[in-house]
Amino acid sequence: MSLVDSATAAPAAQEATPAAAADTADVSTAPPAAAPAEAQAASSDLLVVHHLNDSRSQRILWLLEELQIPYTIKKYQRTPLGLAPKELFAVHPLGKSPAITDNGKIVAESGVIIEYLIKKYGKGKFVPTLEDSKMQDTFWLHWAEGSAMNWLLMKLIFTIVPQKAPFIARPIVSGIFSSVCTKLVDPEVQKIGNFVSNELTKTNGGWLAGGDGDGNPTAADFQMMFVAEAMASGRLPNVPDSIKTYVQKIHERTAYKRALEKGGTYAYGKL
Ligand SMILES: N[C@@H](CCC(=O)N[C@@H](CS)C(=O)NCC(=O)O)C(=O)O
Repeated sequence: MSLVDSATAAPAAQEATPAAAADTADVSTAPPAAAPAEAQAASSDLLVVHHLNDSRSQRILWLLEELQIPYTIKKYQRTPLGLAPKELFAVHPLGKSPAITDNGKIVAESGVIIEYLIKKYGKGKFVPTLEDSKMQDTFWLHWAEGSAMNWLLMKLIFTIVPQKAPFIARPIVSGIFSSVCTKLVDPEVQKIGNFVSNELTKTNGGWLAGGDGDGNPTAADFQMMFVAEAMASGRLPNVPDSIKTYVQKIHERTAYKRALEKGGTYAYGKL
C-alpha cells in the first residue's frame, strides 16, 4: 500500500504505514485549536509529522500551529543511545526527524520542510516583504543547519565523550578533548553567539529576518528556534542576553505553547 493510502485512513493506516509498525511510536491527531472545522475534516490525516521526542521536529510543530492547518503527529522515541528508532528509516533512508508526509509525499530536512509548508499553506504569511529581508530569511534557513548546528553538536560531543570514557582513561581523554575544545570549538561557539546576538540587535520587531508584514516570524525564526534554544539552554557559558530574549519571545507565542503540549517532552521548552 502506498503512503498516500496509509496516510488517509487512520487508524487502519497505522498497520499499513511502514513506520507505524513501531513499538515505540504512537500517533496523536493534533488539529490546531483555531483551525476551521471544515479544514480539519478535510485533511488532518494527510499531513503527518514524524516527530522524534526531544528533537528539531519541534520546529515543525511550532510552524504548523502558526499555520493553523490540520495535521497528525506520529511519535517516535529515541533509543537509549539517543538515536532514532529503526522505524524512522522506513519513512526516509536517513532515518532522521523531522520528516513529514504530505498527501503521500515525503519531505525531509527541517529547512526544506519549513520552506515547503510556508509556500504551500502560508497564504502569503510568514514571508518577509522586502527583497533584502528575503535574502536574510534564506541565509538563516541555511546557516542554522549548515553552519551553526555543526559547532553546537561538536561542543556537545566534546563534552559528552570524556564523561563516557572508561574510568582509567578518563583523565587523558578529558585532557585532550578539553584542550581541543578550548582552542577550536569554544571560540567558534562564542562567535556564533555573538553573531546571532549582533544580528538580533539590528532586526525589526525582534525577528531575525524582520518578520512578515504582520509582525509574525518567518522561516528564519522557525529554523533558528532550535539553535537559539540550544544556546540559551544553560549548558553554554557567556550566552548573550539578546538570544535569551529572542527565545523568550518565541516561547510566549500561543502557537509555540500548543506545539509544546502536542509534541511531548522537550528539554528546551517548558509548559
Ligand atoms: N539537518 C537535519 C538534522 C536532522 C537530525 O539530525 N535530527 C535528529 C534529531 S534533532 C535525529 O533525527 N537524530 C536521531 C539520529 O540521528 O539517529 C534537519 O535539520 O532536519
